[in-house]
Amino acid sequence: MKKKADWREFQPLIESALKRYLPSDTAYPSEVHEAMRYAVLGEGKRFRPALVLSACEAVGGNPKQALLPACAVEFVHAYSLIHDDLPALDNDEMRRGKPTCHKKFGEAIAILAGDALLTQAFHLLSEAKPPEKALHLIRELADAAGTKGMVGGQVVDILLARNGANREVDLSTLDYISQHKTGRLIQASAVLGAIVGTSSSSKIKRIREFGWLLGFAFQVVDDIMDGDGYLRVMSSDEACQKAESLIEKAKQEAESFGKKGKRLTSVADFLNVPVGSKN
Ligand code: GRG
Repeated sequence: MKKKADWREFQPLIESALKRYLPSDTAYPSEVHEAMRYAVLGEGKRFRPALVLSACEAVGGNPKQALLPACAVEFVHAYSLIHDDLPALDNDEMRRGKPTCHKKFGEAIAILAGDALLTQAFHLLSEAKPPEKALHLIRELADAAGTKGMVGGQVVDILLARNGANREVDLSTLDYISQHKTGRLIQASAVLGAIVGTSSSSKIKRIREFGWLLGFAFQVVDDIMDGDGYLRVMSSDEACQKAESLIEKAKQEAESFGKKGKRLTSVADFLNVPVGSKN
């Protein structure tokens, strides 16, 4: 019997591409390269890069041709985690089962390693062919990572936390944070894969909608698991319903790509597993 298409099958391919596209840890100045490799390599699920490859496959492309953008989104994700863990932000000591980058290398090197991963991501995209596609990929990732996306969402999240954990928060602010802090990079991952795999703007549009729904759902599920965020304004059952409805709509979009969309459907299915068993 044929195995069900699953996004996790892409993990080994992604892992070796990440190693290849990171600077060598012996290259001068080695401290920052070691920190970059430390933050990227190891335990991550590679959800976003697998989404890049699965979206490329769904629109009819060859997923192997989407490895550059797949690594680029994982570099942006790793940079965001390094900076998010810093004392000025979440002040976390552990990440992916090991000391956070700043605990291991010190704050200055960790900040610079994050900066270098962000710039390396755009270097990778600049190598995509043809140049018009490279430009499209660069613009898409820049918008998702900057103040219109992840940074914007993170800023609103920080301002909210400054007001105190028990202060009132409205649903539209929570939606803004989810859609921007987490959702935009996940959406961009899907769109990057689609840009590599097709020139059809209608297919890219459908993938954009899929990515929006999936990225939004990702943060709702994360809040349910952390007992925070949406659970400040709704019951756990209501939050689960919100997540389920987003995931269901995302699955419908993925299924509209037929057989080629099976792996993309498996990405959406991943968010559906029972709360508490994700990591
Ligand atoms: C510092 C600019 C800047 C932004 C930070 C994404 C983010 C914004 C912070 C990370 C903190 C966080 C817990 C965000 C929610 C999204 C989330 C659950 C990220 C973890 O992603 P996974 O589950 O992690 O894909 P792995 O380790 O598997 O890659």
